[in-house]
Amino acid sequence: MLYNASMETMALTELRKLQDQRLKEQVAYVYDRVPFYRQQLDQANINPATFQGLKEIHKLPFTYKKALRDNYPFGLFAVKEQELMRLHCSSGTTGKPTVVGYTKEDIDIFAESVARSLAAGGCRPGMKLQNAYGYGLFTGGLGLHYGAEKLGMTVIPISGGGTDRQLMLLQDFQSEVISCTPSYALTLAEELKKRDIPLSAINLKYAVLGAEPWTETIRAQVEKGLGVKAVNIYGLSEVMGPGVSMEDVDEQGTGSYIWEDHFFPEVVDRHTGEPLPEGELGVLVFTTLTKKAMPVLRYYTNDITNIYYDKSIKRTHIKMGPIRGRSDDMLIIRGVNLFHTQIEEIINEIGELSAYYQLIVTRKGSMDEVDVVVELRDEVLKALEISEINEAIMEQYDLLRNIKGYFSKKIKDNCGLSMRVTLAVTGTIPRSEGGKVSHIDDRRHLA
Ligand code: ADP
Ligand code: K
Repeated sequence: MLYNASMETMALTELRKLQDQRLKEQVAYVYDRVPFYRQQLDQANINPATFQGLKEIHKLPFTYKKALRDNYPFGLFAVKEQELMRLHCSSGTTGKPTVVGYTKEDIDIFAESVARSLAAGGCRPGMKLQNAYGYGLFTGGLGLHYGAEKLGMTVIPISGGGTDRQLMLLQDFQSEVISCTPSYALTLAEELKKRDIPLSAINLKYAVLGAEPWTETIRAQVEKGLGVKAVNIYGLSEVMGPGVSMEDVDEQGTGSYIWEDHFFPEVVDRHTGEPLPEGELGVLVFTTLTKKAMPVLRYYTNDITNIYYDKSIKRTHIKMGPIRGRSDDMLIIRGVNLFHTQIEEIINEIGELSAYYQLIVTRKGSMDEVDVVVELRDEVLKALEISEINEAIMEQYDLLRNIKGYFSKKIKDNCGLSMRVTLAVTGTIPRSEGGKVSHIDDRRHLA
């Protein structure tokens, strides 16, 4: 089903004209209203009055996540605070989070993009959507919520987690669609099996999955375990939220449509920044074409993928392949974005901890787990007269238990993720032998 057929099937020549006009307007709009962009454009010698639109988009400077942090909280907004209808933050950010804002018009376009996405994913008016994305500052929960309502679905705003309740409502409400991270969908599938709940006891037909990378193997497991068709939804808060692109349920595995009347995509070389030809892998970059509160010009997502036109299909819009990885060191743990520096900031605040730490990421079943190993400072070890740390020693010293408890709680509070903390003695973490020692040991691909 096409939610907005005239837009979704618009002839490419028409779509280009529309994008071109919108781009010129968006550039002039931010030049007038956002000092950051005015400065960027001045430096690049771009004058909105003579800017040639799409032909010259490659001349616009990239906008990096750093710009959002540097302009915290509202410095990139193009409207007065009173005109904002909603504020969201990106998940898993300590210190200065990245804040995004929406006017009423932005929220409408957000909801329409999600409505288009859900319709492409198999959803229909009247179907029940169990929305197991997290509600709150994260764009996933409310983003899906408003889009589903716009499409005419019945939304069950259950939010993330609470597996007992998820399974109960799947049975009692007979929800037809579930939206969540792919890893949580796998957990639900495993739990159904463990509890001997037959697929005939639930009524799921579709699973709308996103917020983290996933593969065809995971798709097959979710489809079998939940008795659904599983489809990909992609997005990021800086550009809007979920629903920037979406896979059509009848075209599974061929990529996700980008709603390019609102979000203009490019893929650029990760080393040179040069635009790449259709189909080649590089970093995905988005320019918003219609945003009012927080437009972004050439936002550098760090997501590695490719974009291409797929001629044999229902819509004219371009598709993107699956996300192959990130060009920065952001980890995505259970859908939550995490930089190791967030943990480092907490460690720096705890006087007893040294600068040596490592995050070990593993996958147990379908769940990502993080172990944080951190060395205590020498002085602390000397003061306590210990040369090793084991359970008995942890038991013996209140100080150690307090540090561990405090550190764990801070991680949970600041990153929104529970991690296992291990306190260690000097020398536990591998030292650099010239090269860079990674703070991250991601073992998930071994699982
Ligand atoms: P949050 O997810 O906490 O709102 P963001 O919106 O910043 O934070 O997260 C966006 C990032 O999540 C993307 O840049 C991408 O790395 C990842 N992501 C989102 N959806 C998908 C998807 N379907 N496949 C792979 N990665 C995804
Ligand atoms: K994410």
